[in-house]
Amino acid sequence: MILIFVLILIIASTEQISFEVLNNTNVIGDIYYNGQRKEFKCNGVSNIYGQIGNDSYAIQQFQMPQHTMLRLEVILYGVDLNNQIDLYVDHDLAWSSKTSPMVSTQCGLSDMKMIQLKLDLSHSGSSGIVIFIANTQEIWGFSDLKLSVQQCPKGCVTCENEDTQEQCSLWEFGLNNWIQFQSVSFEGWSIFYGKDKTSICGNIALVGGYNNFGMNTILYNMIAMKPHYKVRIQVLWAKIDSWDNEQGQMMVDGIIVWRKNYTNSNGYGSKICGNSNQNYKTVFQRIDTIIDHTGNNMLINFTSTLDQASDDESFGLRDLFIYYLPCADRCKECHGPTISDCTKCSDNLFYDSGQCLNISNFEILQQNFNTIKFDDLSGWEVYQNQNSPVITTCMGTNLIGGFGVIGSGGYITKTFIVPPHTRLRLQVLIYKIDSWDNEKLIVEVDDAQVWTHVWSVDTDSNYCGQLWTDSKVYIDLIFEHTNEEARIKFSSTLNQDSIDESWGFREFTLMYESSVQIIELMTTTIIPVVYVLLIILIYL
Ligand SMILES: *[C@@H]1O[C@H](CO)[C@@H](O)[C@H](O)[C@H]1NC(C)=O
Ligand SMILES: *[C@@H]1O[C@H](CO)[C@@H](O)[C@H](O)[C@H]1NC(C)=O
Ligand SMILES: *[C@@H]1O[C@H](CO)[C@@H](O)[C@H](O)[C@H]1NC(C)=O
Ligand SMILES: *[C@@H]1O[C@H](CO)[C@@H](O)[C@H](O)[C@H]1NC(C)=O
Ligand SMILES: *[C@@H]1O[C@H](CO)[C@@H](O)[C@H](O)[C@H]1NC(C)=O
Ligand SMILES: [Ca+2]
Ligand SMILES: [Ca+2]
Ligand SMILES: [Ca+2]
Repeated sequence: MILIFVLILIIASTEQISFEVLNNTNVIGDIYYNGQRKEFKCNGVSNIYGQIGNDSYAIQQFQMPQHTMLRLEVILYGVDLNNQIDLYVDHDLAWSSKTSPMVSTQCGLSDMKMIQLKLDLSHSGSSGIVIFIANTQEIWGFSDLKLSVQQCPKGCVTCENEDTQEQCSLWEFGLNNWIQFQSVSFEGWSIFYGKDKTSICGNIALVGGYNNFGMNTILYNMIAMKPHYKVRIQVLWAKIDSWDNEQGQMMVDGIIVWRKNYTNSNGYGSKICGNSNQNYKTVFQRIDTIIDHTGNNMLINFTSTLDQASDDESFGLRDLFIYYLPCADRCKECHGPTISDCTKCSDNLFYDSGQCLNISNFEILQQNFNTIKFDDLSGWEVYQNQNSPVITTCMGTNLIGGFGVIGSGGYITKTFIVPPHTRLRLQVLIYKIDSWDNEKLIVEVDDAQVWTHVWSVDTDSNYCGQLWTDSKVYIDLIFEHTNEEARIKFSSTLNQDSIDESWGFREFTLMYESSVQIIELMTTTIIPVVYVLLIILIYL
C-alpha cells in the first residue's frame, strides 16, 4: 500500500515539470545591435534597449541546459502599428506585430505602444539565438528579457518531449564542437574545397560562413564512437545570401540525414550577414535529428548543392552536440540495448545464441587492415584486379579491393603459417558494392568453402562506388583446421566489370586454438564448418 502511494506521488510530481529561469545577466549586456541605438525610458523603466531605423535588429545567443521547451518573456515597445517587429528564436518566428499588435502605453514618448509577451516554444539544443527584427523608421525597443527552459528529467544529458527519467537517462554524451561564443575553431574538422576560416554573422561565430563555405564545400570529420545503436545530432546551421532553391545537407556515412532547400529571400526581415545585397537573407537553422547507427566510427559531412562562389551563397555551422544510446556491456556493435541485439562483441568475444562468450583459448595470429586508412597489403595477393592501386576508399575508410578494382574474376588470397592448432577463427568485414545480380561472395580456406553469401542489386543504401546500393557484413567464424598452412581466399561469382559490381574487405583477424596434444595422424583437409555461420548481420 505504501509502495503504491509513493509511486503515485512520483508520477504526479513528474507531470508538473516547471520552467527554470536562465541566468543570462552576463550575456544580455552583450546583445548585438544593428542600426542606430537610442536609450529611452518608458513608465520609469530605464533599461530599454532602443533602436531606430529600417533593417535594425538585435541578436544574441544564449547558452541553455538541454531542454524540450523554451519560455521567452519580454516587454516590447514600438511606435507605429503599421511598422513591423518580428521576434525569432533560431529559425522559428516566435511572435510578430503583424498578427499580434501592441497596445498603447503611458510612455512619455508620443504614440509609444507596448506588449508584454510570454511565449512557450518547442525548442531543443544547448543554445538558442534570439533575434528582434524591425522594419520601421521609428524607435522600437525591449526590456525585461527573461528566458527559462523546461529541463530534461534529472540524470538525463538530453531528452525528448515527454521522456520519463527512465527513458532519457539511457542517452550518453558523445562530444561537442564549435560552442564558444566569441570565436570558434575547426576542432579536428577538415574541409574539402572552400576556405578553412571562421566568421561572425551578426555576433554569432561560425565555422565557415560568408566568403568561406560555398560551392562544393564539404566540412567533414570521422568521429570515433563508443559502442552505440542510435545517435542524436544537434547543430546550428546558417544559410547565408543568394541560395537559388539549393539544398543544405548533413550526411552520416554517406546517407543524407538532414536536408532543406533555401531561396535567397529565406530568412529574417533584416539582413544579418553576407554580401552587400540587402535582399539576400540569413537563417539560423537549428537541426536536431536522431538516427539508427552503429560502429566504431561515424563520418559526418556537411555540404550543399550550391553552385556559386561563397561571396554569393554560403553556409556556416556551430553548436554541434552528439549523444548516443549505448550497446549492452561486452558488445561493440548492436541494433538495440540488450545483449541479444549485439551484432559484434567487444574484446574478441564470440557471439553465439544471443550472448558474447569468452572463448579465451583462441590466440590471435594476425590482424590486418584494422586502421581507417592503410597502404600496406600485409602479404595479401590480389589477382585479376581491374585497376591499381588495389586499396580503395569507401566512406572515408580503406578497403582491400573494392570499386573499380575487384569485379569479374578477381580474387584475393594470403597463406598463413599457423602453430599447431585444432580450430581457426576468422573475422572480417566484407563490403558488397553496387549492382550484384544474385551473385555470391565466397570465403575459402585451403579450397574448402567456409562462408558464402548471395547479394542482389538492392541492399542497404548507397555509400560506395556508383549509385546502386551497397552492403557491409561482419562475419566471425570458427571451423576445424589442423594444417600447418592455411590459405585464405576471397572470391566471387561476379561476371561484370568492377565499376558495375565489386567487393572488398577490411578488419581481418585470424585466430587459432592451440592443440595441447598434437596428434598428427594425417594431413587433413577442412572438415566443413562446425559452427555454421554464427553471425550474418547486415547493417549500415
Ligand atoms: C548570474 O550571473 C552573474 C554574472 O556571472 C553572477 O554575478 C550572479 O551571481 C549569477 N546569479 C545567479 C542567481 O546565479
Ligand atoms: C525604409 O523602408 C521603407 C519601406 O521599405 C522605405 O520606403 C524607406 O525608403 C526606407 N528608408 C530608409 C531610410 O532606408
Ligand atoms: C531542392 O534542391 C535540390 C538540389 O538543389 C533540387 O534538385 C530540388 O529540385 C529542390 N527541391 C524542390 C522541392 O524544389
Ligand atoms: C564526405 O566527405 C569526404 C571528404 O571530402 C568525401 O571524400 C566523401 O565523398 C564525402 N561523402 C559524401 C557522401 O559526399
Ligand atoms: C576471457 O577469459 C580469460 C581467461 O579466463 C581472461 O583472462 C580474459 O580477461 C577474459 N576476457 C574478457 C573480455 O572477459
Ligand atoms: Ca546557385
Ligand atoms: Ca554504390
Ligand atoms: Ca553480374
